[in-house]
Amino acid sequence: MNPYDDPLQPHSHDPNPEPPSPFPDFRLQLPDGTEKLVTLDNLYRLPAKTLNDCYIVSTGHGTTGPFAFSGPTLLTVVQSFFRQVDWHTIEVISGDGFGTRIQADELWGNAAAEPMILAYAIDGKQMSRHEGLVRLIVPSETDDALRQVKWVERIRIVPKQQPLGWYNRTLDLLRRWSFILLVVAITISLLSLLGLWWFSGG
Ligand SMILES: Nc1nc2c(c(=O)[nH]1)N[C@H]1C(S)=C(S)[C@@H](COP(=O)(O)O)O[C@H]1N2
Ligand SMILES: [Mo]
Repeated sequence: MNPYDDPLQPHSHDPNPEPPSPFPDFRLQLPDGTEKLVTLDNLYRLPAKTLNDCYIVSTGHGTTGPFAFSGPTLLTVVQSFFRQVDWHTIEVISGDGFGTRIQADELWGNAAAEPMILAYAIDGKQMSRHEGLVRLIVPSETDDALRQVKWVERIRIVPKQQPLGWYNRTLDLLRRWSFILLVVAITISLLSLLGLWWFSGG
């Protein structure tokens, strides 16, 4: 794939000013590929966190803020739809093809650090779609705004291992069972030789 087509490898710092669609709902993709629709209502029902004094630092075109962003933590959202804890990477991707990759220990890690949130409010008011609703806020990122993803469209919990197709699955099974298959084959051959010898009146 051309690296410039990969939303997780942003090649430009120029922010997109226009929302890609009017709808703030997004999809959460679980490791097995199934998807859950996450609505604003789902987010309102979760405990909200407010992050004060957030700045959007835009390289080359100024800094805006301070803003207070509110919404549930990213970890809360993921956990409310997916109970397992053995994932280690998630990808947050916007409708305009912008995104960031997050490691689990960034969410679990440091209890003292401000958590990442999925913001639906700014300065105590409902955030407009134009302002980025729903927007990922990453407080630890202070030098650039490449992780402050506006218009979240998809959150993907990356499977630990890419699922194999049937061909590779069969090869994989054969590889795992090859020793046992070999032992069984040798045993059968020896038994048939023994049988032959027996019946030939040996
Ligand atoms: N979906 C999306 N999010 C994005 C961007 C973008 O182009 N699309 N640009 C990033 C960059 S480079 C900057 S500087 C900030 C700009 O945020 P603002 O439009 O709220 O000032 O959004 C960040 N998040
Ligand atoms: Mo930027």
